[in-house]
Parts: sequence; structure tokens; C-alpha cells
Amino acid sequence: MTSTTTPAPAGPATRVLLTGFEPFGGETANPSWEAVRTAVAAPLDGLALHAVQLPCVYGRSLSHLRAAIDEICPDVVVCVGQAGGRPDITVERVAVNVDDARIPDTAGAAPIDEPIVPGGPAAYFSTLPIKACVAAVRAAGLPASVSNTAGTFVCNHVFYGLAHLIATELPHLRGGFVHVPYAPEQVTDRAQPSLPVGATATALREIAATAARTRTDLRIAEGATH
Ligand code: PCA
Repeated sequence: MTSTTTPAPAGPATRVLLTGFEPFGGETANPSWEAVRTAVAAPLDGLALHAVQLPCVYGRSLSHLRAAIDEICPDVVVCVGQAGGRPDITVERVAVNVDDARIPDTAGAAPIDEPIVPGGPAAYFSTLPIKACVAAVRAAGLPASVSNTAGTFVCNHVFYGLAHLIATELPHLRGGFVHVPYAPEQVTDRAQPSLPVGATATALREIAATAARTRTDLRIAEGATH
């Protein structure tokens, strides 16, 4: 397992696990992992940060996540993935119980309309304070919004699996999912939005700190009309 950790600060620290993905879809890097790795490289007051890379593979991504949670015993889990084409940091609201692959995962699997957990709820909400996280990223001068779909590829799969684990086995744990834009290096030949990895890492540190200290989310409108 690829993982890095910053030293825990003195005193009781909130343990935060950040995960990013391996590259997929013909890319040579995934900004989610590059940013997660960068985010944990410097200490953050009151937090013990851990970074783990997940494979972009249905099923195996979740067993890796489970192993990391068992090993690290985090209080908060923030899973992060690349959402190529999105212009900002998007904090996901909801995970749905379906795998529907538009492209194969990196092991070649391309399930169509299969439940992630047979008989499981249709959807789970994030247990992170999603609006407070968006506000914190914006206060740091970076673009962010709430997203109402994490798609139906491996990111939604991991988000749903994490939420199911929290709902059924680990009620003390809080967790959710954040999608990040391409890095500029990925789109030099395409007219696509991007955000430098350093900026994405700053946003993830804001999200980790906000999620660790915020139990009740902000009650502000961040909805969408479509
Ligand atoms: N993004 C994909 C899977 C891995 C990643 O970084 C997704 O949005 O599902």
C-alpha cells in the first residue's frame, strides 16, 4: 500500500485519513493522489494526517480502504478523486448504490447497473460538513462548490462503500468524498479547466481541518437547479 503520514502533534490529535487514486484513463498522474500526498507533507495543528493511495478498481479500492481504516483508526476519512472537466473543488453530497462504468477500471472491469451493496440503501449522504468545507476552501481563495453527483465510476463506489461501512459498522467515524479538477500539466493540449496541485492540496487541508472541528454543518443554500 502506498502511504505517507505526518508526525502526530503533541496532545490528543484528530486522526484524518485522506485517500487519493492511482492514475486511470490513460493519464500518467492523478491529481487526487498528488494533492493528498502534498497535503499531508506538512503538519496541521491538532490533526494527525495520513495519506493512502487507492487503486482505481471496483472492489479492490474498497478492500484497500477498509485495510487502511483498520490500520489507522481515523476519526475522519476524506476520499479524493479526479473529476476531469470540473472547474473547482467539489464536495460531494451523496453516494448512490450503483456501478455503471463508462470506461473500464484499471483492472479492465466495466460493470453496468450493478449494486455496490446488494440490498443496500439506494443512497447515503456524506457525514462531513459539506457546506462548511466549501466555505473554508472559498475563504482560502480557492473555488469550491457542493456537488450532487459523484458519478457511477470508482469514486462513487468508494464513497458509497465508505458510507455503508460508517452506517453499518463504524458509527463513530465521519467521512465523505471530494472531487478535484485536472492539474494544468494534464490539459496543456486541451481547452479544459485545471487547478495546480499545490492549490488543490491547500483546499484539502482546509477540508480536513474543517471536517475535524465541525459537527454541525452550515445552513446556507448551496443547492442546484439542475
Ligand atoms: N476519479 C474517478 C475514479 C478515480 C478518480 O480519480 C471517478 O471520478 O470515479
